[in-house]
Amino acid sequence: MKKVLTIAGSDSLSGGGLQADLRTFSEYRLVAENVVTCIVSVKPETDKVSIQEVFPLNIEKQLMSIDNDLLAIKIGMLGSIETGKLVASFLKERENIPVVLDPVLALKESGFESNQKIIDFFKQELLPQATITTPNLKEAELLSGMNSINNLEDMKVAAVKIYQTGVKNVVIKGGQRLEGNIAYDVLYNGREHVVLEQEKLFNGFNNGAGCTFASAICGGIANGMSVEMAVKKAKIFVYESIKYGIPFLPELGNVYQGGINRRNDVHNEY
Ligand code: PXL
Repeated sequence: MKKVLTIAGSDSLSGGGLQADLRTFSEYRLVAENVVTCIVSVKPETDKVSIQEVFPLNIEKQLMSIDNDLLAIKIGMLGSIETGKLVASFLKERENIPVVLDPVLALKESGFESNQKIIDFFKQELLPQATITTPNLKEAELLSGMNSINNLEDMKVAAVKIYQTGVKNVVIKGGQRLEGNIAYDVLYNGREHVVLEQEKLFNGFNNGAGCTFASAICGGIANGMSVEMAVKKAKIFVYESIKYGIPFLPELGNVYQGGINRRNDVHNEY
């Protein structure tokens, strides 16, 4: 079996995080070793999310367990800057392995509001080591220093600014926030912009879409695709995952990574 690594948080509701990553890799016929960085739980009465980080000593032990024959590494929620630093030095010893960095800026230092210390840490320690990063519009604003990103032109400018941190490719996800009926993503590779388009889905089954997108890119790269091909395939993979998502309320649900491969699966007949 071909092997990858995901460094991510656990999502108790299984929509995003480690659980989404593992399901995505399974669809890509890959096995994933994993390092759990934090545990995300949700209080039922209030929907309040809490993030409990894993102790650094335990992060170190997990990192030491990982094999060296990895085809690619995906990084999601890190939990704390301390963990981020351990991950940064882990990457330094594996310079030739492609890294997909989903810049989840929610860490214990921030609650949910990211501060400058976290942004600087990502720009200085993680982005220069990444093959590609996958910010949403909010993360792209914070990493590029732009006040607001509202259209394709803004996304192109932001992608260049983020590229200047040293990351080799940037793909900014337009997502639902961008106006209109088209879901745009912008990929920048240091030479040109590639604009990806897909019709928007409005069913609301998109919990975990970001994690799934980054993992699918990682899976494509591990399977030998170019970065551009991996991103294009990942976009289709996520579209099908939302389309065949798993509802838990009429307009809210998790993506279902089996969408692309099992459209006629009986389990999807909700
Ligand atoms: O931002 C997506 C994400 C990443 N990692 C974990 C999550 C989520 C969103 O729910 O729970 C662990």
